[in-house]
Amino acid sequence: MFIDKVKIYVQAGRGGDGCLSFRREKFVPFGGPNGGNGGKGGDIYLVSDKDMTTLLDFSFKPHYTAQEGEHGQGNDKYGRGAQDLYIKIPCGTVIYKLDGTNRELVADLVDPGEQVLIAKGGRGGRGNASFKTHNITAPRIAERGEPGDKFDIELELKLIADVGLIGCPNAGKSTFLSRVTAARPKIADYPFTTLSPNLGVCNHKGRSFVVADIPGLIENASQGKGLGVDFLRHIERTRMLVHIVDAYGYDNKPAWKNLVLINRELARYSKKLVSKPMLVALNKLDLVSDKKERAQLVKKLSSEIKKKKNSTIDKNIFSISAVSGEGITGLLDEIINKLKQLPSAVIKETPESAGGKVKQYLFQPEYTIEKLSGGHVFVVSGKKVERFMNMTNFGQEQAVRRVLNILKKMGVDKALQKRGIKEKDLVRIGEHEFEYTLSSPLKKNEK
Ligand SMILES: Nc1nc2c(ncn2[C@@H]2O[C@H](COP(=O)(O)OP(=O)(O)OP(=O)(O)O)[C@@H](O)[C@H]2O)c(=O)[nH]1
Ligand SMILES: [Mg+2]
Repeated sequence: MFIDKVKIYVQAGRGGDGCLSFRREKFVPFGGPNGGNGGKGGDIYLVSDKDMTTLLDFSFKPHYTAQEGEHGQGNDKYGRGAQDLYIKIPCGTVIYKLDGTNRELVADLVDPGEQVLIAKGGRGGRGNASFKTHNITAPRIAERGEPGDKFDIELELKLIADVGLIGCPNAGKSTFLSRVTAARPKIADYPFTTLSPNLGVCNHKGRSFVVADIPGLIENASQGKGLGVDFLRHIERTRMLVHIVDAYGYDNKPAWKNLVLINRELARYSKKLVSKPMLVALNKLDLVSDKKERAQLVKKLSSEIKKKKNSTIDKNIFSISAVSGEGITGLLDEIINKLKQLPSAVIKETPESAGGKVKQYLFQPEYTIEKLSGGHVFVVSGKKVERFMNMTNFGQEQAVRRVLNILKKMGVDKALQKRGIKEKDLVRIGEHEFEYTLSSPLKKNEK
């Protein structure tokens, strides 16, 4: 089965907790703190692999979690950092990060072995040895490890080929592919034989190029009819198109009409697609033995192409038979010739080309406060405050005091009072909830 779009969940590893420990040895007074730091949580990378051709595996396994960092230990032993997780994806996969309804393009991995850091592992928590200062010689405080990044991502495969074959169903696209490459796609005398894209490598006169055959297109394909536009994305990155036209027409329409219809669908789908160089091949000519009839068919197609100004369609029509092999050499010669003139680099997706929004770096306040439940619940959100909370071990008195101090220094306390917080109101930061008391502000809620 060919799967070209999936949603997966990635969760990088949490950092290991710092350790709270003191040196205790016979005859060594004032041993001092010796709790080591926790190790870093594993990162998650996506790596393009040339042997993968579909995203099918991801529909069976949609969750990926990297390992947690090791906890720190006494005796100043640091926790070991966790191994990073590398997830293989096919070349040509575009990666989007999903955030609510937002979809942000992160990367487009085209060449084999390219990699991108998608989710960062959390930092290890500091052990109590790190908290020793001149004044506090016996700190009873150790941080918890920082949680790793976690979110959904979407993977979208856009095949990478030099030449895309398009045309109505039953036109002979798969037959052509099997003629010029070693690929053996299904071929049959009914429409929609091909249900997913096929790739093949063509070697011709010492040159080689990749050909992609996609399911047939029909009128209103751009509106989702037939197999629709789902597969057009696979020819978006081809360097040129070959339009295969059945000399006998399709759906009771003559060859020229089908040519016009399909080109219109391409234009409706994307401007980029119609602006690609296109060769037109009139197929199944082994069935048309009458020279006059052949000439007429070609003439009609030519006149339709010439009607369109500024079109990227080659004026020269190629008469071929994918079954007998007639005219194929001439067509391949011209494909090589065209490809030579076209840039060889694969067209990569960027946020701009994807029409997505460009990332803007705006000044953002360190935290925001939102009032809920008729003004009795105050939600403080912000990366920094949430991180401090997540890394605090609330079983340690000193740690609680420290985080409250940090919040105070950041001005959270004052900001809450400004927003009208009252005694016994609730304050929520990340996953933690506090009851607010004026005498000892932000006291942890015992639940
Ligand atoms: N006589 C003759 N028959 C052909 C030629 N090319 C293809 N055919 C036949 O046309 C039918 C359709 O061919 P396919 O290659 O499956 O067509 P397709 O364009 O891939 O069709 P879909 O996958 O359905 O879009 C098959 O029965 C082929 O044998 C040709 O040059 N001459
Ligand atoms: Mg086919």
